[in-house]
Amino acid sequence: MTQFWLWIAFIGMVIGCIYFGLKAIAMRRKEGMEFPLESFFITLWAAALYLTMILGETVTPINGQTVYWGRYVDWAVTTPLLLLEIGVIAGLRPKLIAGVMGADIFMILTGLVATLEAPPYNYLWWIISSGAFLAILGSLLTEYSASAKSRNGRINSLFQTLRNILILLWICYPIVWILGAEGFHVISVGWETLCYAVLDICAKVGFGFVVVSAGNETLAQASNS
Ligand code: RET
Repeated sequence: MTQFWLWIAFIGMVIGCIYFGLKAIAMRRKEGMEFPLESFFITLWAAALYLTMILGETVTPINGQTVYWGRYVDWAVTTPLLLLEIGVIAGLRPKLIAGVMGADIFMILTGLVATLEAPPYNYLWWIISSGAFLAILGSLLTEYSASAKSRNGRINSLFQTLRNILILLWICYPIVWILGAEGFHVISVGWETLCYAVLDICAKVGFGFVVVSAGNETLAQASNS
């Protein structure tokens, strides 16, 4: 069951990777080609990490649980890139984007500590990680949104769609964690793997697809912040 969902996620990432790679080639030397290129590297990295989990290279039994820590190596790289991508679309100041990316890396690494730790301290690290998460959500709703408002209507509406998708999907992660094997054991490892697989595909492939579907002209404008 678990292995099956890891394969589904891997295949989803590979398909996304090929799609974004072809899109980046089609947009080469054009402004805005960084968007499909970013999604290409995001899905490439996720595919590689899913393969390591399928092959058992980033899976370790800890405290009687099978821990798939490869996810955190995936997320530590790809989630900051997703925030960069939406930050460029919002036209946010680079220093602020860097700050939010830093908070995000903090969230993922403290989430990894939570995953490796036994109760009760795992919950303490979950709360610490969630604090950083709330700061990221706050910045999306304030600084990012204010900055996007000052851009043209099409870029602003693309930003709003992406922001809403991002918030809805990302909120599910700490919930899955707390319900899953690392937390209260309400859902099995198989279900947890299924949830993360669907979320990861939507947050990476789905998100990237919405970005590139905005069209070359909008992406070229979004690129000039
Ligand atoms: C953890 C557990 C600790 C508390 C919090 C978490 C949040 C994780 C998030 C992950 C997002 C991943 C994405 C992957 C993309 O493909 C680490 C689960 C707050 C928000 C978007």
